[in-house]
Amino acid sequence: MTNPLYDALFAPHEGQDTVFLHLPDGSTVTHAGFLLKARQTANALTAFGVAPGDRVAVHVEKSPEALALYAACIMSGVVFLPLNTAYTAKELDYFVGDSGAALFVCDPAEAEAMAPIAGAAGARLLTLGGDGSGSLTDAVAGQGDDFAPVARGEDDLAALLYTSGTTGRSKGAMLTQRNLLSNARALVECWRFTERDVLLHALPIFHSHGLFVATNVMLLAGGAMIFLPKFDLETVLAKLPMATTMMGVPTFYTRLLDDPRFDRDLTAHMRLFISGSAPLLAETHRQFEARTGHRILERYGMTETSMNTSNPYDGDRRAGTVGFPLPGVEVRVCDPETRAELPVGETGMLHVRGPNVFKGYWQMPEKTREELQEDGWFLTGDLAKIDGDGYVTIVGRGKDLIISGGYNIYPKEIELFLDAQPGVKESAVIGAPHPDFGESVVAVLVPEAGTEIDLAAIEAAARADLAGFKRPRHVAVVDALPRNTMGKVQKAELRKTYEGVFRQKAG
Ligand code: MLC
Ligand code: AMP
Repeated sequence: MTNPLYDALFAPHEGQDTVFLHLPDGSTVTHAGFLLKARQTANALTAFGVAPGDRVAVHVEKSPEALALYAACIMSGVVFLPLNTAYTAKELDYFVGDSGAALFVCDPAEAEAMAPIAGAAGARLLTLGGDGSGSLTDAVAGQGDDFAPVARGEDDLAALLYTSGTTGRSKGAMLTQRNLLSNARALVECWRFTERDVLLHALPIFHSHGLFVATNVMLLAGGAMIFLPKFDLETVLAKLPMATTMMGVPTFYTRLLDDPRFDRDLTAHMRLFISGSAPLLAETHRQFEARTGHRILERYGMTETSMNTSNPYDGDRRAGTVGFPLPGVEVRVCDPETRAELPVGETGMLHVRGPNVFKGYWQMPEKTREELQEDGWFLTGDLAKIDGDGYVTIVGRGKDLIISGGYNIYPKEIELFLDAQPGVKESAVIGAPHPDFGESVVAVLVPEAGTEIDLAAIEAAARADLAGFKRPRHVAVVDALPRNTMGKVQKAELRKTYEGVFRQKAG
């Protein structure tokens, strides 16, 4: 084995004229055509002096070329660092600087704004647009067709994915070749993917779900993807007849259920619908079955671990649970304080161990030690219980986290931003149930004495500094935050007070 991920995901498709990507305009990209582009891109990376182990930060729209850049990084032993397209310049500055990226690839439209960020980090700046054009593509066009994959060990890094933290500072999760490959293998086996599958892919490719779960699984299985730039209801309904399988966050499924055209006839040919990244309401699971006859298969994972558990392919897919540990993965429920394992049925912190568990946080040895024990158990921060049949249920979160439409938001980050705004004495940020996003952000502000908070100014500042999905969708101004006798803000009380705000708004 020279490069385990290349050998498993890409090498088997060299020279194959089978379809890998179906694009929205009806055109296709073959496996061979995709790999040719990936080899040329790998040659371009080498020509730019990007060496094995270097990081390539990527802030671009979803496109076949962006996926070829991922493949090129794997082939050349370069660490792929994808970044949410919603991030603002301020957010990107941290990721590019912290990772010490050698190369930063951004959209042509933002090249000017990104130049100082690349400059400060000492990274070369190249561009790639959603239509495939840009300075990277220009460089790729002149490259040779052959590229010898760079040898990598199983423990070498393949990707760096930033995930926000409870302290407000994002952490780079270091994912190795072994992490990604073992997980893809387990998922192909459990979900029975083959070269006959066509996956409807409407997820972004800058997160674990769209990149590792969806794309790596399809590469390993040798199937095809209907590769859509984003989740657009009309396009998804139009393309569904071509698909055999679909993966999505719960919002995808609630949006489909809101449309009467999504029915038994439209989905009769489908083999499998998979949901994850956020809790799927048991109610949505039941509605989906009543409407289509399909039982959604829910699984559970994290950026740090890729996938951990899944409901069974055969057997009972239990609504409200995330199923059993994947092959090779161990899970246990422990007392959050003592870390002692708890008996069946009791709720505690979920720990995970296996070849899927990441190597640690980039340049954060202390954070790594706090969450990843020396014996390999990773403390997920999720509260769970395991029943007598072995089904895992995620009961809640031990970490202060909001998940909106499958994106994670750490309240601390938003609170730090709000506290720094003129006229704000202090703030508390919580999640409230949202009909479309599952949860969305509520900010509760306390003004400085004798001051009126300029909410419009805060909204404008948030637009400039925070990715759209993080911006508070409801803002309340109060005289004081509820606190316990220790002075700690009572977020549970705030959640109760504001639990109806989005339901009311939705009418
Ligand atoms: C977009 N917006 C959101 C949002 N997505 N607001 C809250 N939560 C979200 N998730 C806002 C934009 O800022 C914008 O606001 C407005 O909605 C319209 O933007 P859009 O891009 O047109 O939105 P839309 O297409 O409707 O996107 C919603 C979505 C998307 C659910 C389709 O967010 C999505 O694809 N989510 C998937 C996330 C995902 O892949 N997660 C996996 C993480 S990996 P304004 O104010 O500018 O109008 C992981 C591990 C695991 O968690 O287990 O898988
Ligand atoms: P991320 O850090 O973006 O990778 O998000 C991981 C978090 O998403 C997990 O720690 C869980 O809190 C949550 N999550 C993922 N899948 C599920 C699921 N099926 N049910 C409940 N929570 C989930």
